[in-house]
Amino acid sequence: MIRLFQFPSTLKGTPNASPFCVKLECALRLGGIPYEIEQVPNPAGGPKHKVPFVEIDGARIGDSALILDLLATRNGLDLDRGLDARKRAESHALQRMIEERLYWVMVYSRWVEPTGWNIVRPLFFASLPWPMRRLVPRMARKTVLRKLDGHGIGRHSREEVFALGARDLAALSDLLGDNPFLFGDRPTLADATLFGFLVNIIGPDVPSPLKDAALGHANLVAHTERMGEIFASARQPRRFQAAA
Ligand SMILES: N[C@@H](CCC(=O)N[C@@H](CS)C(=O)NCC(=O)O)C(=O)O
Repeated sequence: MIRLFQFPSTLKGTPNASPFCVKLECALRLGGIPYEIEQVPNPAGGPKHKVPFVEIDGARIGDSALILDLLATRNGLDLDRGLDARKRAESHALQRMIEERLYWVMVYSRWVEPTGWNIVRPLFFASLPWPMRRLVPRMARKTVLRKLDGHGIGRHSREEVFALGARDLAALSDLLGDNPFLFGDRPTLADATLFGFLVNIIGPDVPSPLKDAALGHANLVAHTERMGEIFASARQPRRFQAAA
């Protein structure tokens, strides 16, 4: 059995506060691959010190893309069956845009924006005992600010950050058009990825210009609802809470 490690689900409106965790879990559900979940508040136990990570046959593997590569070989998981080389390349390109740029705008809306930070801080650090609950969020926020700076997006003005995010969302909306899914009438890995990120932007009660921009695209909202129904109707895994 595959054991999937993810953050505890502390943010209402999304299956998980980490869009990469939702993406991977959605891909497992679409592929009918059985798994169980272990909730870990701290990603340090993973090989890349990030979630999601999995334990398969006693080995821990990190990074959603590398995990999916492994499952392609080990379990024959291929959600992109039927896509030709060009469509697979388009899928690859749009997933990288979502994960390597849009993601950071979402992070900005939660960790830099005072409104977002005041909402997520008590939820993300709820499991910490009192003195740490005061100190750790401050340190974690500093680390995230350093990452945003290293990425480059943290060097832009607020207006520039959200304009870049809005442009990514407009491109995704144009790519989706009137189709139920990004590449036609059945969901592929790109849809699992888009769902992981959109449900995290649209779902939680965290107002931001990014959320407003997403809500301005009716087809993206409908895609999130459609994928949400598919996600919810799939078989539910067993859940474990990590030992403290
Ligand atoms: N490329 C990775 C990205 C995973 C990632 O960025 N996870 C975030 C949560 S959304 C994380 O664990 N961050 C903790 C950290 O960077 O310390 C993947 O696809 O799994």
